Amino acid sequence: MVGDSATTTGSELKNDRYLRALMRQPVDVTPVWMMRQAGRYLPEYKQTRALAGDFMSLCKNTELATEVTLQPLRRFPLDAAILFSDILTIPDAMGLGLYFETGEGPKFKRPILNRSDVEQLGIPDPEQELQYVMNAVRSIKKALNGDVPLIGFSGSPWTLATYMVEGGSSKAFTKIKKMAFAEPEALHALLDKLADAVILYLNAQIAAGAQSVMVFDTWGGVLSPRDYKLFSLQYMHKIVDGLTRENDGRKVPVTLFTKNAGMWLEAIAATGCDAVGLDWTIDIADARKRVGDKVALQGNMDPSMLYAQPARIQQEVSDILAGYGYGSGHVFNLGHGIHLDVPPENAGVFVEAVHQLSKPYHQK
Ligand code: 1CP
Repeated sequence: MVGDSATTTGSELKNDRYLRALMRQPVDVTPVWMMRQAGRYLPEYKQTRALAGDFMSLCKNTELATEVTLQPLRRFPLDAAILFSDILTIPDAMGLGLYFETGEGPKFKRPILNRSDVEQLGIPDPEQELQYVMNAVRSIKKALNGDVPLIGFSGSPWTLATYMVEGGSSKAFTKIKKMAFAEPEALHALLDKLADAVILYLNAQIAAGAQSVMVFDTWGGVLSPRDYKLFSLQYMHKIVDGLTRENDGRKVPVTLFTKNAGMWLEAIAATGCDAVGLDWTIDIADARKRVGDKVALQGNMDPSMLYAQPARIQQEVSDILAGYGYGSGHVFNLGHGIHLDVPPENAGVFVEAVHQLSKPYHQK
């Protein structure tokens, strides 16, 4: 689909419906990809990860990171590829000492405890400390050969800060909230530094070939409405303002995703982003009524629906498509990452259903 207004002089894409939907331009069917589409639910991923040894070695190996990015695309007719990496590359490059404990998720050897820790943090140079990420972008882009667009990504400053201050994953976020409310200047200094780091990082991914970027704010939804704006959204807004929005003759759309942020859609859409990612706790019909004239929407099937029988998955896809309704501006996705124990065939049923069942919504 090389279309009219989306393509000017840029490198030609064989399938650009993901980019077109983000710009709310006409498409033939609704594009679809899956959050965390490369990962442990795929046996071939587990094999490649074993070859690499551990997760960060996989991210740092250009050839193997390219291989795992492409694996889901070989199985399913997905409309976009996403860089295989992690949001925690930035804090790792800042010197916090990222490691993964089996079954326990990410951890930092040197978490951020106070203002003086924040002041000592440097902003990583994307073509130095994070060059392995840029090398992966360049290699994946080449391997894709224009089949589908490549999505680059980063964590939001708030979400990155939760891991950096808590020292790893958290459920109650007491350490970062203590900093937010008892030592707010320290946290704002950290968030501002992270926003600068994310801008450099995403712009370097765009320069290396990413055709769209997404900011994952997995933990913004644990804040009150006022604190969300102050500690999370404000810094995502700064990122949107600092990003390269056109490259290689084509718009580079930006998607912001905050989990559990259905209440704040208008504020997110007002940042100037091109698309807002939705989790499954909001009705997409309601979301479109509220912000669909300003931004595209990405989402929003409950990832646990992929445990269901094919007919139930197809029904859910059909209901979400009907909820969004006619016309472009919808990128189908899961409302959060795919679970590691879903049968890969069910992901195939999901992707196929989006393409088949969305046709009537795009007839001229
Ligand atoms: O064992 C393994 O193989 C590691 C599991 C794994 C994978 C496959 C981690 C560790 N990260 C990733 C890749 C990854 N992470 C991708 C690219 C894969 C793709 O989509 O194809 C992306 C986009 C991420 C982003 C990410 N990492 C987020 C934001 C999105 C989200 O899911 O909310 C977050 C919060 C992380 C942190 C992280 N990294 C890894 C884990 C297990 C976690 C979550 C820890 C937690 O729950 O706090």
